[in-house]
Amino acid sequence: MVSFNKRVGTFIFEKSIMFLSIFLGLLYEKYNTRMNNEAIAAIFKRIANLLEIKGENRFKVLAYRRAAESIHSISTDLIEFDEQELMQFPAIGKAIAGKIQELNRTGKLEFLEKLEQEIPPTLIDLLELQDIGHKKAALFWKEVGITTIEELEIAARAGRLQNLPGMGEKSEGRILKRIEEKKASIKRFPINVVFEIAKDWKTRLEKFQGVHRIEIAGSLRRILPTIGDLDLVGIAEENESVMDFFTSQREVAEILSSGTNKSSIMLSNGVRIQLWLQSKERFGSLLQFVTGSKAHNIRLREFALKKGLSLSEHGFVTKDLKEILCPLEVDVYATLGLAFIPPELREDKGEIPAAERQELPNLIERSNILSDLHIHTIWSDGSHHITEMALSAENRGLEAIAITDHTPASFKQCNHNFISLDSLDKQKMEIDSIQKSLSSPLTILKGIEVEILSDGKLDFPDEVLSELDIVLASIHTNLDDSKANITRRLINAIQNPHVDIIGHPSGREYPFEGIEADWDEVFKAAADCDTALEINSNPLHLDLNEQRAARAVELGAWLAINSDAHSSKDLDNMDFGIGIARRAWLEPDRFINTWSTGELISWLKERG
Ligand code: DGT
Ligand code: CA
Repeated sequence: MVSFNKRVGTFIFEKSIMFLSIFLGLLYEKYNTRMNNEAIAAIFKRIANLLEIKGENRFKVLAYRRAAESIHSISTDLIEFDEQELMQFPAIGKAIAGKIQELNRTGKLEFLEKLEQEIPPTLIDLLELQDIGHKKAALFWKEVGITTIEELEIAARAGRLQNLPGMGEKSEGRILKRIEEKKASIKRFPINVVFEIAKDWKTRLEKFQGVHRIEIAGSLRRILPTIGDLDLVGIAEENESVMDFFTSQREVAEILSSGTNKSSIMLSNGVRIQLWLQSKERFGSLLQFVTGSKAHNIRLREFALKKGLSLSEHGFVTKDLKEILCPLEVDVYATLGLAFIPPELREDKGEIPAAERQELPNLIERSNILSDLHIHTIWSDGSHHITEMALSAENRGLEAIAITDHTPASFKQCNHNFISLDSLDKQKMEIDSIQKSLSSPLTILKGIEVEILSDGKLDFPDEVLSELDIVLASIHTNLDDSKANITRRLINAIQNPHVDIIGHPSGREYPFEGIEADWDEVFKAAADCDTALEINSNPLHLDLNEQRAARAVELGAWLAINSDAHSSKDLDNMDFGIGIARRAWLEPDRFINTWSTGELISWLKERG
C-alpha cells in the first residue's frame, strides 16, 4: 500500500513537473519571440538597406524606411495592436502590419530570411563607412565579391577597387581612410552615449546608502566630442559597500579592477566606467585631478612646484611636508593664486598663464543663448510637429526658433525626407497660425536648410529664399568632392545674399571626420559677407569643431550654435555645442543667437 501510494505520488509529481515545464516552455516561447518596437524598427531598416543594395525601386525602399521611423516613435508595445489598429499608425500599411504580426508571433520574418539568402547581410556594415552608399556596396559585391569590411580593406590595399566604374586611386585611398576612422572610433564613444550613461549611474550611485556626492569628471566634464572612458568621483561614508554596489550592477560585463578608492568596470555595451572615492576634505583635489586633462595636470603640477608645492589628487604638500587640503576644486586653483579654470579650458593651451594674469575669457553659457536657428519637423525628417517643437523651445526659455527643414536634393544621397517647393507655402501658413496661438513671446522664424548642390548653386531658387525669414545652407551630398570644389561650393553659398548661416560646415558625422576645404578662405568669405557659420550641436556633428570655430572668429566671422533638433528632446543637444564653443575659448559676443529677437530680425532683414 505504502509503495502504491508512493508510486502514485511519484507519478503525480512527475506529471506536475511535465505540465510545469510545458507551461514554462510556452511562456518562454511567447516571451522569447516577443520583440520590442526598437527591434522591429531595426528589422524594417535592415530590409530597406538590403532592398536598396539589391537595387529595388526607391518607393519600396522608402516604404520600409518610413515604417521603421514610424515604429521607432511609437511608445506602446506593438504586440498590443491587431492588424487594423496597426494600420492606423503613419507609414504602416497592410503588408507591414502583417509582417509586424509575423514577427510578434514567430520572432522571425520569412521575407527577411529569403532576402538575406539573396544579399549578404554583412554588406550593411559597409554602409557605416562614409562615402559608401548602397550603389557602391552593390558594385563591390557584384564586381569584386566583397561582402565584409575586412574584405573591402584587403581589396583596397591590393588596388582592386580603383578600376571599377566611378572609382579611382583617390577614392580607393579614401575608403582606406574611412576604415581607419572606423577602427579608431571603436575604442571611443560619442559624447551623448556616455552622457546618458553618466546621468543614470550618477543618480543610481547617489541614491545608494551613505553616498554624499557623485560628480562627472574626465573628458566628459571637459566636453570632448568623444569619450574613452567615463570617470565618476564621489564622497561616501563607507567606500567598500559603494564599490561592491558599483561592481555588481546588472550591466557589468567585466570588473577591470576593484579597490576601496578606485574601481573600474566594463559594461556589456563596451563602455568603461571608473569610480574614484575620496574623503570630503580632499574631494576638491580629486575632482580637479580626475577632470584632467593629463596635459593640464602635468602643467599645473609644474606650476605648483615652482611655488614650492607638490600637487597630487590628495592635496598639496609644502616643502616642510605640511599638507594643504582642498575640499573644493576652486581651492586647488586659489591655493596657486589662479582664477578658477573652467573644465573645458583645461587642455594646456595657455589657460594656466591666463588664469595667473586673471585674463581667462568670459565664456559663453546656456543662459546667453536666446534662439535656436536650426530645427527640423515632420515636414522633413523630424519626428515632431512644429507646435511640439515650439512648446518645447518655450519650455527651455528660448525667445526665437527657426524651422529649417531639408530640401529635396538632400534626399538623393542621405534619404532625408524633405519639404518640397510646393509645400513651403502650406508650412508658412501653419507657422503663422501656430505663432498666433502661442501664449508666450516665442517667435517662430520661417526658414529652410537648403542643400548646397555640387555646382555650388542652391536647391531652391533665390526668389523662394528671399521670401523666407532665415536661410541655412548645408552640404549633405557629394561629400567626396575635391577640396577645391568643396571650398568653391561653400563660398558660393556664403556669397548668396539670401543665405544667413552655413550649417555644419564640414559635414562631420562621427566617425567620419568631415570634408576638407580651404577653411581660411571659407572663414574670410563668411566674415566679408556677414554670413554666420554654425557650431552644430548634434553630438555626431559637433561641427565647426573647436579649432575651426576659434579660427573663424579670429578671422572675423559670426557664429551660431544650433541644436539641429529632429525631435523635441534634441533641443537639449545645445549644451554640447556650447561646450565646443567654450573649448574654443569663445565669448557670447560673436554668436548671433545671443542677440534679442529684435536684433536678430533686423540683422536678417538687413542682409536681404
Ligand atoms: P578619455 O577617457 O580618453 O576620453 O580622456 P580622459 O581625459 O577622461 O582621460 P583618462 O580617463 O585617461 O583619465 C582621467 C583623468 O585622470 C585625466 O583627465 C587626468 C587624470 N590622469 C590620468 N592619467 C594621468 C597622468 O598620468 N598624470 C596626470 N597628472 N593625470 C592623469
Ligand atoms: Ca576618461
